[in-house]
Amino acid sequence: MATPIKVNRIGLEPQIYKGGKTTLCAGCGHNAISERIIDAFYEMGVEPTQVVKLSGIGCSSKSPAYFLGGAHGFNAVHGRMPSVATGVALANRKLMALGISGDGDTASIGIGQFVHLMRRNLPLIYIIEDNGVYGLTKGQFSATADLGAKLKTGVINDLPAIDTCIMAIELGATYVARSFSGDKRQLLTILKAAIAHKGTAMIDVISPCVTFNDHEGSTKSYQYSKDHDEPLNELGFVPYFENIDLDYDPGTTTNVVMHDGSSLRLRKLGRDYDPTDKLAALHVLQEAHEKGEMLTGVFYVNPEAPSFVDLLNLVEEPLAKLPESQVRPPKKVLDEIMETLR
Ligand SMILES: Cc1ncc(C[n+]2csc(CCOP(=O)(O)OP(=O)(O)O)c2C)c(N)n1
Ligand code: SF4
Ligand SMILES: [Mg+2]
Repeated sequence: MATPIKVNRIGLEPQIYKGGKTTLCAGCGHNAISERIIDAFYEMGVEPTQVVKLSGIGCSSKSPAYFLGGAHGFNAVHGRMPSVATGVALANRKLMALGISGDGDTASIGIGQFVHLMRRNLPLIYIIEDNGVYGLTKGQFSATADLGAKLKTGVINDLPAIDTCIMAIELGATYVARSFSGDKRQLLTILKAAIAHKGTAMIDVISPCVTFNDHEGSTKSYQYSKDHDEPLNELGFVPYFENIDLDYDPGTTTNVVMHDGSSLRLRKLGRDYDPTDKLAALHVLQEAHEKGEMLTGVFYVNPEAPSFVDLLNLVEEPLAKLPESQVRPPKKVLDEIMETLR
């Protein structure tokens, strides 16, 4: 008897979630992130044609070509993906928007766009593939490079790092997490919960650049990340369609019910931590910097906050599909508006 073909809850095979063959360096952290994205979208049963992948410029921004081959895609200008993503998400609210950026793309040239994206709580998953350098242009420091980090050439970074998670929390993103490309389980769980979230999910993934930033003295290398990774919480995720009623102890585990009814379980690891407390999130992140820890996990989640789509009171039907008769005001209305401007 032939082996039955493996399919997900919407009847699609894993193959459908893949993309083209990667052209990134073998061992690049970005490739591992692409694999987790493939797993997460397959396991959550998201139809790839209902997804739009957006990116800027960089090795990281090339990676949307290597997953979800059937999705829509737009490769924007360096650091300018957020404005394109905003237009796309508003023009068609039915599509799931997935933005892939680099630390240079986000925190250096794109910082202005990033800031305004985070304060809008647009429904979007925004992933920073963070290697602390401009990989595509041969390894110069980016704005997320840690103070005192060393390049292969011996150059020392003498500027403090921008922490994109701290910025995102302060500015208004409603799901903020950090992970490591080498931690398959944690990254997959963080991605699945991000798919269940309805506002901006900002995920900074430490993703070593094996060619330019994986040596001794780098604070974004595989070895350094393995040695300094400090998980804030142990994560579990129960999607709404699995309907499993797992017991958990509220003394040790916080249960956050996501917008679609899925559950994100955050089990304490030593310290007391409430992931819905913004100030606590900022505090643990600052503390981690002082201790030199690479803190990972879900720092902040607010499933209740209105998204930008709610704030704008958009109609259910995607704007892009409305007929002209509904988007163009009749002459009489335009005349009335003009009258008020006299
Ligand atoms: C407007 C503009 N300025 C500069 C560049 C050159 N450039 C291309 S990619 C890049 C940095 C990429 O770094 P990052 O976003 O961290 O991605 P990585 O390659 O490290 O994944 C730069 C400066 C460009 N393409 N466009
Ligand atoms: S140069 Fe660095 S970031 Fe770019 S593909 Fe190679 S390892 Fe990845
Ligand atoms: Mg980079």
